[in-house]
Amino acid sequence: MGFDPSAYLTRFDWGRARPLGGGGSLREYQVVAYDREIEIAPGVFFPAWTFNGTVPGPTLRAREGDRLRIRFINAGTHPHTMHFHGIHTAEMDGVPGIGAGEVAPGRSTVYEFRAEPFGLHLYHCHAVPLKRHIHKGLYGVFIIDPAGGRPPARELVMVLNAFDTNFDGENEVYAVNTVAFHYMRHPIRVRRGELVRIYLVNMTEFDPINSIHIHANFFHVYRTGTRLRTDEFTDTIMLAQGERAILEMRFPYRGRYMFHAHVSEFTELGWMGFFEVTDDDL
Ligand SMILES: [Cu+2]
Repeated sequence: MGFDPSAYLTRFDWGRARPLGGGGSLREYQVVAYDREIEIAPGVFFPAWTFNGTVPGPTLRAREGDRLRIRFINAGTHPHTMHFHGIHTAEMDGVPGIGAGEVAPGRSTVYEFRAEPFGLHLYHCHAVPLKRHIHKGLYGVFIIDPAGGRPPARELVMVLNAFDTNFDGENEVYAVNTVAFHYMRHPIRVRRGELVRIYLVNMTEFDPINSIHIHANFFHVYRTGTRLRTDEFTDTIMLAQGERAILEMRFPYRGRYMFHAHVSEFTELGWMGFFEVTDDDL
């Protein structure tokens, strides 16, 4: 079964939850690193290193204050780690030489920490050489909901990523959620007037910045998602490597609206798509 970017948009892994005394939950996740060839454009394959078989890996989600326990198994051919953005102890930071350090092929470890602060974060392998381990596909989105939640919305996860298919240290293929031009062929369907919330994470390696522009509309920006009030109302934002933002918007009119990087070169190499705004039930 191949990776489906349309399904990825709304797929959240809340772990196996069990209530803790005093409120909150213990959430247990399992993540396995292994090598897998993935299709990044029709007929174009990339020898990826994956978390749970996909690039990006699963979107791990929790609520502020939950206790998280992530069992990480390295079934790949190189040493890997899981390094989470968030607040935690040095031992749980998933970097070489501290705590479990690099996890050798065939070995496993458990990362455990509290979910804080609320916001939009990421996780990625931190083995060396770092840019190679990230660029090969070992990254994913890590969402911590505020204790009181966010208003109901159609929620979509969008990861800006790119692939160096000939290993020359530059990207040849750009995408949202891995597959070039996927949302041109399969527009993202939203309902007219509903609140749309985009969890936008830039995981592009080699290029220092990426950006998103959404046509014929404006959105509210919550940088890193760590505050509940909007930082900005705009139609284009730029993100450095590892930077992320939550975007909220409503589409007032039906029709097909383009979104793309306002780095035109990326657009032409795969980083563009459409929203399809409809009055139909979705
Ligand atoms: Cu790695």
